[in-house]
Formats: sequence, structure tokens, C-alpha cells
Amino acid sequence: MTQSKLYNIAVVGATGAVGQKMLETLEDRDFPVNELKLLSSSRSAGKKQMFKGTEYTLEEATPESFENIDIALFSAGGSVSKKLAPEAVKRGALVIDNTSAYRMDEKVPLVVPEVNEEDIQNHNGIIANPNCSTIQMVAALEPIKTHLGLNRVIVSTYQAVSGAGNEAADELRDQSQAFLNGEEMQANILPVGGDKKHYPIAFNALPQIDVFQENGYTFEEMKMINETKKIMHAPSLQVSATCVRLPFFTSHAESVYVEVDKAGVTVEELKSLIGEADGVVLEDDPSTQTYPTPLSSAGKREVFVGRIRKDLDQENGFHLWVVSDNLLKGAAWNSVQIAERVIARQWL
Ligand code: L14
Repeated sequence: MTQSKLYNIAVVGATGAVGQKMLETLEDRDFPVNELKLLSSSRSAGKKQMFKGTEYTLEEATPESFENIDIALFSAGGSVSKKLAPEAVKRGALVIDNTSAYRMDEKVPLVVPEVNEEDIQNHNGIIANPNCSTIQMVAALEPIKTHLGLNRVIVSTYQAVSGAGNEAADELRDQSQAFLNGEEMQANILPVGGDKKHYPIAFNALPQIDVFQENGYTFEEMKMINETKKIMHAPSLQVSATCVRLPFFTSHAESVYVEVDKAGVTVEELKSLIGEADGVVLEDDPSTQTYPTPLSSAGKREVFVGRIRKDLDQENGFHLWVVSDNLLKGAAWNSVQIAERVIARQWL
């Protein structure tokens, strides 16, 4: 960014999987940082962290931490956001919250810049960053909805362990090691740290991400359903989701089925729309086995789409394969991108 004014930035949850990516992204984007404050739980306070060649010491996050902060990036869990985001706002900071605490709050914009950047201007101090699986899906769906009309979405996800934090990634590593050594796998974290039962993720697939709701869907599935309608301003869009955890570290993949309004749409038309969309890269050529995978998309900021096909029975139905780095576009990059747009549009 070419920018003369500099901003005081706080990162809450700086030691976490997303917090670390937020710092990397601020650095990669050459974000106009004046002062940087790295905040954490009391447990991590005192730890050291490098940013742009300078060593920072983590401080325990308290209400007073936000004095003089312009933008606070939160990713330390919903309970921390519920407690401290209002304190940050009270002290004049803009909060960009990467937890599910405020996403469905009517007073809080839920933003993917490629889809609904304009919603940012209605903020009351907090802007919510959507769920990782939702973000990459709506980025791919937006051009379809805009140009062809969209009435139905059915998605199945293939999600990386890093979404559940560094502990879940360590668990996959330890279980894989144990399995290959012929030892018993220990399961203490996945599918959900705080839930009653745990199952191995290594060499397995777990059809539970986040806790179960009364209707039989998991919270991750309901987040995808509700957030998609809110971000796309499409309350009557039919959306259903099945969210599954697989044993790889980075990037979520999604098999997405859509039904469009327009009749007679061709695969070529859909490919060219996706290929031209902001923040989306088309990687789709069966003749050269070209399609995105979790490994090929890891470390990149874009959303990658391939395997675009027409349904064989439903005239207006199409299938797509959507892959993106869950910690970048799914979390850290989308948050920093929101901050960049706030500055560019002077919505602070
Ligand atoms: O809603 O366990 O931001 O992979 C996204 C990652 C919830 C947990 C969210 C996971 C989180 C989810």
C-alpha cells in the first residue's frame, strides 16, 4: 500500500495459528503500522515475537491495552472477543473480529471484501470476519449470483486441522507418528476440544466440526448456512452444508453444487465468470489434470476453483471444487484486507 498515515495496531491472540498469520500478512502487505501491540492471555504474556526485524514482547490483553489503538485484530476465541471487543470500541479502536461472537449480530457487518465491501461503512466499531469455509465459498459464488442468479447451494467440505488451532495440528503430527510406529494413537483434541468424545484424525475423516446443534447440524455447518445468506444479502437462498475434517494441515477444499436462475448457461460461461472474479483464480483443465488442491493453495491469498461441471440431470445445476488457505483468505488475510479497505475508503 502506498500510504502516508500510519496506524496503531493491536493483534489479540498473537501466538495462535491465525494470530501468527496476521503478523505475517501485515508484514507481507507492508501494512502502514505505527505502533504494534501484541496481546495474549496471561499464559503467553512475556513471550517474544519478531515483526519486521524488531522484537516485541507479548502483553496480557486487558481493557486498558486498547488506549490509543486505531485497529484491533481479534483472534483469541469468542469469549475473549465478547469481553474485550466492546472495551476496545469504547476506547476508540475499530475491531475486526475473527471469531463467531458477533457475526450474526445485526449491528455488525460480516464482510468478504470481494462480495460486500460496502457493508463496512455501516459498522459501529466492530466488523466481523466470517468463518473460513464460508469466506472461500462466497468469493466463488459471488460472480455466479451477480451474473446468473443463484437459488440453491449444497456444499460438502474437506477441512484442514489448522482451523482448530495449533494443538489440533500437533495432534495430527503425533497421531501420524504413532500410527507409523505401530503405536496407539492418542486423541484429546479433535473433533472439538471441549466436547465429550475425541477421535483420531490421522488416517481418518471426521464428520464433525464444532459442536452439534439441536437440529442435527454442527455449528460449523450452521455458520456456513447463516453467514452465506447474510454476506450475500440473500435471505431466501437455499443453502445446506456438511463439514468434514481431514488429515492435512492447511487449506479447506469444498465440493459445491449450485443451481442458477438463468437458463441455458454453459460450463464455458461459468468458467469465464469465475476466471474474471476478484480474488479468485480458475485452475480448471481436465486435459492437463489441472485443479487446485490443499497443498497447491497453501500459503496463497486467493481462492482457487476447478472441476467445473454441469450436472447431468438438473439443467441449471453445476458442480465446482473450491480451495483456499484457511488461515489466509479464510482468516488473517480477509481481516487485514478489511483493514486495508477501511483505510482506503476512509471508513475508520
Ligand atoms: O468459526 O475447528 O471461525 O476448524 C473456524 C475453524 C471455528 C472452528 C470459526 C475449526 C472457526 C473451526
